[in-house]
Amino acid sequence: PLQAQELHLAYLEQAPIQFHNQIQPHGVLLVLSEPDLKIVQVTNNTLAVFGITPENVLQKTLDELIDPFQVERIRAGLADSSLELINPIKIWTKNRQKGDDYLVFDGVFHRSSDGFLILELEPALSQESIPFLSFYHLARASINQLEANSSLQDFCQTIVQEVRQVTGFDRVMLYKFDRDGHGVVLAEEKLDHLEPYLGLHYPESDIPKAARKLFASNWIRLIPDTHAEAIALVPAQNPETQRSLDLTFSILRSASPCHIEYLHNMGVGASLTISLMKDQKLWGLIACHHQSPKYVSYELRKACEFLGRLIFAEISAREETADHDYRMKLTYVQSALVDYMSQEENFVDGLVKHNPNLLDLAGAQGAAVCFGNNCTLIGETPKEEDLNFLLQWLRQQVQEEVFYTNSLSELYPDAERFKNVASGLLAIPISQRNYVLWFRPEVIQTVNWGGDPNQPFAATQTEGTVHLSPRKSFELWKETVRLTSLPWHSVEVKAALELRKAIINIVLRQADELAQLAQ
Ligand code: BLA
Repeated sequence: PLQAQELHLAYLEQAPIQFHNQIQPHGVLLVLSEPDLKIVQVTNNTLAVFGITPENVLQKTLDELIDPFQVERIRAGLADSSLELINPIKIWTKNRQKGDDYLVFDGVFHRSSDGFLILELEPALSQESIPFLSFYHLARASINQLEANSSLQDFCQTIVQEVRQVTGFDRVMLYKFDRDGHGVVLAEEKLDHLEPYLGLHYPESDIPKAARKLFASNWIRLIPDTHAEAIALVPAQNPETQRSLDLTFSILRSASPCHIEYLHNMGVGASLTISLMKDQKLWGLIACHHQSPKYVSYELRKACEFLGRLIFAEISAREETADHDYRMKLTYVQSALVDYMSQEENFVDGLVKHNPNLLDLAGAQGAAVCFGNNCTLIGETPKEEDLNFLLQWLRQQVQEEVFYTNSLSELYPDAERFKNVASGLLAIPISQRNYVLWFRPEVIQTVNWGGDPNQPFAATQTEGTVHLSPRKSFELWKETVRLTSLPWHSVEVKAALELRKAIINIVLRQADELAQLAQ
C-alpha cells in the first residue's frame, strides 16, 4: 500500500481525461479535414455500423461514406451558420454487408481545439414527439416555480421530480458543491426501494478538479451503459498533427476508468449529468442514475441542458434574494452603530451600549473592542487573560483587513480552552495594535457522508504505475465535527469591513478634535 503522501501525489498526477482517444461504443466519431471533408481518424467500430473496416474508411471523403446529397446539406449548413445551429442533423446510411434497412443517426458537429471538424453519430430514437413534449414539461415546471414563491429547497425538489419524470431515470439528485469543494445532495427523487442519498456529503476527491473544469465547458454528459467497452480512435494520433484529439466538447467521450469503477460500486448502469454554473463556476450538478443501461436522445439532452440554465437563473435569484434581505438588515445595524458612535464621547460606547449593538452586526454571541490596553466586552467572550494572548497571536499572524475562521483552534490550538465561547472568530484590525473581535461558540455537528471520507479512494502499484480506485462502500459514515462554530456569512464579513472604515473615520475625527482642543 502507498503512503498517504504518495497516494495524494498519484491523485494529483492523474492523466487529463480529454486526451485518452476513446469513445463510448454506442456511436461513431469521425475526424474530418476541411474543406475536402477527408476522414483522417475514425473510431474502431465502423465495421459493425457501416460494414466497412476503419482502414477502408480512412482516406475516404465523407461523400464516399454517406450519400453525396446528404453531404451537400451538411456543407450548406457548415457554410452559412454556426455549428451549434445545424446540430443535430439527421444522417442515414445502410450497413454495406448486412442489407436493406437504413440506419438513422443524429449527427452532431463541433470543431476541435486544433481546428479539425468532428462529426459524431448517435443512433436516432424513433419516437420524435418525445423531445418536444419533454421540453414542454421541463419548461412548464420551471415557469410554474418562478411564479410560486417557494423556498429554494422546494424549488430544487420540483426540479429533480420533473427531470425524473421526463427522462425516466431511477434516481435524480441535485448535488451542490460546498465552499471547501466537497458536495451534498440537496434534493432527490428515486424509486422507492433504492437507498436514499439525500443529505449525504461526498468528499472533494470524488470529482477531481480537472473533471470539474471540463464540466464547465461541456454542460451535459451521458453514459448510456457503464459496462460497455470503450472504442479507440484509428489511428490513435491525428496523422497530420501527431497529437491526441481533444475530446473536451465530444458527446461520445468515454468516462475515466476510475469514475466508471465508482459508478459500478454504486450499482449504476447508466448516468446523465447536467452542470449547474454560476458566475462561470460549477455551482452543482444534476446527477441521474439508472440501474440498467439507458439511452437519452440528443434533443432531450439539449432540453435538459436548457432546463439547467433556466433553473440556475432561478436558484441564483433565490440565493441572492436571501442574501439581499440579510444585507439590508445589516446595513441598518451598521448605520445605527455609526450614529451611536458619533453621539457618544467615546465611540466604543456607541458600539456596545445601545440596541442594536456590535453583536447584531455579525450575528455573534460575543464581541470585544480592544483599544490600547483596554478591552470592552459584550456578550459571551473569552476571559481577559485569554484575550490578551489571542491578541498577541493576531498581531503576529494576521496582516489582512479582515480575518475570520469558524475553527479557531485549528490555527491557534490554545483556543480549545475557550471553545464554548469562541470556536469562531471574526476580527478587524483598526490599526496595528487595536482590534474589534466577534466570537461564536462551538456547535457540535454531525455530517453524514456517503462512505468514509478519510479513505475516499485506494491505490495499487503494478510495475511502477499506480492505479487509483474509488472506495467500495458508500454506506452511511457519520462524522462528528467538533471545535467548530457556525460559519461566518460573506454578508457579515462585508459588514465588518464597512464598520472598520467607519471606525477609522470616527477615530481620526475624534483625534483631530482632541488635537484642536489641545491647541
Ligand atoms: C466524475 N464523479 C464524477 C461525476 C460525478 C461524480 C457526478 C461526473 C460524472 C459525469 O459527468 O458523467 C461523483 N456521482 C458523484 C457523486 C455522487 C454521484 C459524489 O452520483 C453522489 C451521489 N472519482 C473518485 C476517485 C477518482 C474519481 C477516487 O471517486 C479518481 C481517482 C475520478 N470522477 C473521477 C473522474 C471523473 C469523475 C476522473 C470525470 C469522469 C469523466 O468525465 O471522464
